Amino acid sequence: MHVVFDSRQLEHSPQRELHNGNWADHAEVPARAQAIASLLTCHQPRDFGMEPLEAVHSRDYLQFLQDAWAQWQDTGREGDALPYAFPIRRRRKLALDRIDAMLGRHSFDTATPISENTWQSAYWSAQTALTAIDDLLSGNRKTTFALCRPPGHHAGRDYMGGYCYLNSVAIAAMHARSTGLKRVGILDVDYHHGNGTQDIFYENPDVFFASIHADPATDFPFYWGHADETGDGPGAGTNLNVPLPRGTRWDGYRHALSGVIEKLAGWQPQLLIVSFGADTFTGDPISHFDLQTEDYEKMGRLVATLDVPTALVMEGGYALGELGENTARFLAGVESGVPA
Ligand code: OKP
Ligand code: ZN
Repeated sequence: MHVVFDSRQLEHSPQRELHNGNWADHAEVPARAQAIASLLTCHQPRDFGMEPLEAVHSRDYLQFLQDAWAQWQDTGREGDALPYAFPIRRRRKLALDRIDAMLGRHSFDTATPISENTWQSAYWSAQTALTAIDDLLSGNRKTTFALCRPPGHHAGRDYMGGYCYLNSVAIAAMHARSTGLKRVGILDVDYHHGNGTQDIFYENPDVFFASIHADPATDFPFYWGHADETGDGPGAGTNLNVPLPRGTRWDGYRHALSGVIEKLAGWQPQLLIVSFGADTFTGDPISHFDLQTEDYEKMGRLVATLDVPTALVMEGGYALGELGENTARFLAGVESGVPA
């Protein structure tokens, strides 16, 4: 499979996060991407500039991401920039410029730190996804893989969260739309619901967002991902959430995935983008499904039955020992399932 990767994505290295009430080493480490890249032959992304990012994210959010670290340092702080106060429901929109207020306004959790290289890594993560889409469409390929890090599916139009800053899949989908494609399908198989992607396309009838994930009644991000969220306005009916219980094994997962693929196929997308997370693995340190290494190839083969040009984009997966192998098996399954 044609793989895109940029080592500038390794420079973002968040220090700590809150885990069950205690500070823990951050799970989203550079070694994740290295574990996958070391098994693959990778190609450098091209630079598509800021325009495709501006098609998804607000100007003030993009500016905030670029300036936050310098502003944090100007106030003499040590450690990563982290929010701790949020403008919750019915707060009026104040144009505050203190860094602490900006961090709260542009985030929904405290798990998504900004440091010196965060912007650079997020920027190349987005460019990696853009290149994988462009190589798929202009190179007349059936499949490509964007080895993205940091992940993107929790980031919304003007907010970060869940280790995500720029929504690479959404940026890639909008780019595909800008080349004239009418119907873009997104399938999110990360353990966590892709709330940012859902929000970005919730009223958009041209992009179908389908996700299988841990039930938000028990798991992050809690406030999105419920089965009754089906899209709104012109986008009504183009959002599909299938929450599954903790402990789900391949038979339960396969059943859910077959149903989702059937619905997606009925919508007849011209292009499929997969948000792939390997955190559905039984040994994942922050997740609670029970998939085995051999299940990833079956998952790939099932995804390939959609039989449309497919770009795979990396999201989560935190079991460092098995991450490379699980991801490679998924790629192999997709590749062997797509008729040449
Ligand atoms: C990102 B992706 C546990 C609380 C933090 C955030 C999970 C983000 C997952 N320390 N939870 O979807 O894999
Ligand atoms: Zn995840």
